[in-house]
Amino acid sequence: MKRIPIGVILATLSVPASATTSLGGAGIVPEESPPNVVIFFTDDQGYGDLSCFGHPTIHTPHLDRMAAEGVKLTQFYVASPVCSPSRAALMTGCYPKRVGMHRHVIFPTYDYGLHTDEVTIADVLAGAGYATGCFGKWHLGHRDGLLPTDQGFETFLGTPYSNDMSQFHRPEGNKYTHSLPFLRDKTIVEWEPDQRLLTRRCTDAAVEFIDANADGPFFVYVPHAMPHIPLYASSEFEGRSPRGLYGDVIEEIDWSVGQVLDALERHGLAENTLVIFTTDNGPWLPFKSHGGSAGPLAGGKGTNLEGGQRVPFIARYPARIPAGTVSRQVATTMDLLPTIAGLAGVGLDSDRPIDGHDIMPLLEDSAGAVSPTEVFLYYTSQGELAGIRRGRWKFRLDTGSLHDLEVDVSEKWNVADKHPELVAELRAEAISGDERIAAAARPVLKVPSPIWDPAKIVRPESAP
Ligand SMILES: [Ca+2]
Repeated sequence: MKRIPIGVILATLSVPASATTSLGGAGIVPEESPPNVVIFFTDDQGYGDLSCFGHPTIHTPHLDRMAAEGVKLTQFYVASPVCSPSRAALMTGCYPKRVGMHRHVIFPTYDYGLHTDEVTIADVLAGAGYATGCFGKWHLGHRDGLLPTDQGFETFLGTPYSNDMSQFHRPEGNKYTHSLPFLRDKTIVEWEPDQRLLTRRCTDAAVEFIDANADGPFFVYVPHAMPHIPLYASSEFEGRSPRGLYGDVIEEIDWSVGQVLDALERHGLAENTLVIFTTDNGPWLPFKSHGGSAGPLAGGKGTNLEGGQRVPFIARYPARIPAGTVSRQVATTMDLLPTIAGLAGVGLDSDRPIDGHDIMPLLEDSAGAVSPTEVFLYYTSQGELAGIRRGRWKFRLDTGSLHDLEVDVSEKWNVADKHPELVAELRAEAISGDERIAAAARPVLKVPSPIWDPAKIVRPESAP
């Protein structure tokens, strides 16, 4: 049983379900019951890979509808250009370095993961009486004690890490010596699942969970394993998109979103459910047509160019968010935990500082609200400080380049020479911000023994 922060316990015990406490002084007191929450978090999807974010040939009618009924953010960031650190930031509201998860991704032989003392979105909502389910790819630790069911989720179906982390699934030279497990909670139900069915199976499980918990409230986290390479779509979607297999995969993810939206409507829950769609980092460009597109942004996964960390974001919550709006303010995945905690009426533990801010004002008032994020720090895939964004300016420590992102979203025109004082100021601010995080950084959790043999090899029966 994991430690529940004092703040959560107090808020949960002392407050009736229909009211809420203030969160960090925000003082939001919704009259309605706390909303259900659904988060889709795809893997390696580019900023430009949805119709509603400008893709000319990928067809995403359900996500387009979600955007038409909600808010779209055009300057939304993940906290790392790779999987595990980005997921740690989403789950905890913290920079990956603050929770020790900044050093690249978790590989199958690793013995550590996100510490269970950390308070995840699932912990916050479970503490407030939500049913919590995770359906997709975890990638925050895969030993006993590090899995989703150790981090606030009641149930989990999916893969513990990336779908290419298997000797059978890598299009170029393979460094892996094991097979890919597929888990229900902590039990391996299959080795080498047919990857053509991953999106469908996790969608079906998410819909079943909604059906079973329609009395609510519930939190459904759907971190689809796709469109991380190797790409797979089911037979219903393969060969459908003019964009090729990558387009097929995105269109199946769009179908998945449609299934969940349909389930919410079927239960009369659409109005009071916050549905979020975003992705863990930008497109994996070296895989060419099997990687996505960052649209007008330079770079992709693994880089600190905008294409690596700026991702598509849509939120629909008809009870609170006006339809068809667009916010051009800066926000990040770290903002989701405090925003959701606020909606659920849960106070956060002040002994465990986080980096995100409640962005509900920004989601509700896209025309008027100003981003609470004054400064955003960029870190490399290895967790080294790489740059800073403040207002319209982005300064990179590695290249010494300065870009006005409002004018130059493609980072083509380095104007550092014209603004030497600003450069010095931003450099100092980036370094001091990083030092503050490092000084208060918390540890990961190491687990000595694996729950399955990391060298296990089971040949796939059905997958190509
Ligand atoms: Ca990823």
